[in-house]
Amino acid sequence: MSKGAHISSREQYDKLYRQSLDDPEAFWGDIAESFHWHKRWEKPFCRCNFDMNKGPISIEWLVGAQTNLCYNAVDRHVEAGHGDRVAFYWEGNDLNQDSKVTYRQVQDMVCKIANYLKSIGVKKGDDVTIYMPMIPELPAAMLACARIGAVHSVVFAGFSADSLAGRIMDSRPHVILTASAVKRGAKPISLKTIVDDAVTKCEEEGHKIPFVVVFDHSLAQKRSEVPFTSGQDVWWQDVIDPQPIECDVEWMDAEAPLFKLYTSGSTGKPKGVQHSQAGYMLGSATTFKYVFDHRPDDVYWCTADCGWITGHSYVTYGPMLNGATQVIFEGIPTYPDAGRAWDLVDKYKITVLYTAPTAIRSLIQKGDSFVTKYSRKSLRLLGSVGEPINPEAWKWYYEVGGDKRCPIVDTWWQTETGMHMITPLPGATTLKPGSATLPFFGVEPAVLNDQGQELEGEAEGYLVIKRPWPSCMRTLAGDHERFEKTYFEIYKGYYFTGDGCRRDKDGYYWLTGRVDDVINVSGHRIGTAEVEGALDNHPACAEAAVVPFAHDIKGQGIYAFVTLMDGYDYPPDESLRKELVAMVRKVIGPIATPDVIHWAPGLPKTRSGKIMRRILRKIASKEEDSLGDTSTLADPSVVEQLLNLRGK
Ligand code: 6R9
Repeated sequence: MSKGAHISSREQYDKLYRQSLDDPEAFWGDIAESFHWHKRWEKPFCRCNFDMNKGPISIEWLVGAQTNLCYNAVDRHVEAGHGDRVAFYWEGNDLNQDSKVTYRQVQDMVCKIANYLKSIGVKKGDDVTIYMPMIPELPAAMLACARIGAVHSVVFAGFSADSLAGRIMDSRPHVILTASAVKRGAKPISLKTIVDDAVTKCEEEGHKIPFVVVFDHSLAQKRSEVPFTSGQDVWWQDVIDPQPIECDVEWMDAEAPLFKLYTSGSTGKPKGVQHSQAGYMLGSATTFKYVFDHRPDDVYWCTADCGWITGHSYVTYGPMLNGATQVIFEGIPTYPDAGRAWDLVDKYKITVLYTAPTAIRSLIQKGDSFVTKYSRKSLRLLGSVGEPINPEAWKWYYEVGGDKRCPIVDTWWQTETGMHMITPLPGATTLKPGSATLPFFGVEPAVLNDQGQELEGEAEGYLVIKRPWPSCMRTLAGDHERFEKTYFEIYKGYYFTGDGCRRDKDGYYWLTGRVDDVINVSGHRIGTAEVEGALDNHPACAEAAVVPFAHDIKGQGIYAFVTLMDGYDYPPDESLRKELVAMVRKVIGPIATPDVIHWAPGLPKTRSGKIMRRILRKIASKEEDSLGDTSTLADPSVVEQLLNLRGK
């Protein structure tokens, strides 16, 4: 237990936790006092309905207040005399590419972007799509949107043109902010080419994108090599750099939308998870402060990209709302070698490192010498996010990465929750490797059985949340009905997380993975339906069924059973496998690359035609000895056929 910590004992945690549930208004109201409000909140502090039996789901916090997240994350610190504090140490993909940006410089950068957006007619409530590499301009662009009340939709710059086009068509942005290219590892990727493809696709569907702003990222690609369409494209450096460095903030209603972020669900197209202003500000900032036990002299590094929720809450908003100094890195931790992450730790004297189990496992594989050759003395705290951390990875992270000195905060949360929900607090929580431990303040989890009954004490079942927390998503963009159906209809009165969990005798939570048709690949959510849809695009594919399987590095891998159109022999020519994999990469992006394509002349189906995924999961995991009840199969011989085609 650490004496100097914000929350320095279990007793203090217990007391504050109780208070946060007994009197949310007093608890969060007190926290809210440390932010700037243009207009204070009124009564009631929180106006929410989490129970569909009582009417539509609605979530409102700090009713009546007005604020601005950009003001709180940037201007407030500059005005308090911290303008010279470093906001970002930027490290490029290649060695010796780096820069430093202070809070005052961020303010200038943000105002210039905001002024440009205003000059092309972006107004409060308009959408802006951002498709950029991890350079300081990316969080600055998000903050610029927040400054003028535009709603940002950041798309991870690893998604394909098709995925980007889908998200653009759903949110109808006024402008796309992008960069010429990104370098992650040895080879540059031309983002502009992907954007051009996406824009063409949108135009074919009748959606015209008025403006595309291209940051000339010459470290990744020479300007002369970048495809450029005059009349549509403008160079960032030409239009944004000359803008004035003053820009008034737009005071925003507490519940106005701040951003949407698309994430995969178990069915249909990705969902635009929509977050709002004031509650998100309280949630992201407060968790950052307590979970990472933030101190002014910290140098914090979160390895997530801003294209994911972790980059939203724990790169752009949480840290900056706390005036933190952080490292942002364009590259990958294994380039040019597996020592890069630890090299950065020493170079910037990083104190807090927040990464994902998949990254840890990929480093374990390369051997300890890449770690031990660096001092790592500056580290005091390690964090994990994205998927359950297996005991082996936990132990290595603790013993090798952190030299047995640094606690690990294993943070469970989701795009939808906006903030850490179940997590240790480093000064207060006794850790158990593999457990996300205890709920954060204001979070009331419960465990349900199949019948939706709440289980007491030691239990295993579905993880649900019983009451709203400030940074809960407010809706799915343009589809409140799907929002209610997905999260609130199954177990009335609860938010359904989609995760399974176990609660032990000490009340600690152990996450056991998704219970819906979502695969967690390297900490990223991929819907089985999305991959199936992508495979279906290939003319040779008659039907596809996709299931997860245990993968040493990625946590879960993608296993696809594919039935071919009539006329194909099994197994078909090897080139077809490559074409199918290429199709998925094209439609979704490289993160959804299937690890295995298993040819399937027939799929196990019930007599009513439903695919029995339980059986496919067993086959994918090589557990065909325990297939369970197969008596409901329409044609039991398909299982034998599938087993014969394994590895073919
Ligand atoms: C933050 C983020 C959410 C899903 C979530 C769960 C899994 C995330 C975890 C974890 C066990 C942890 N997950 N953190 N599982 N332990 N510490 O990853 O958001 O991309 O929306 O994914 O990730 O399955 O439901 P998102």
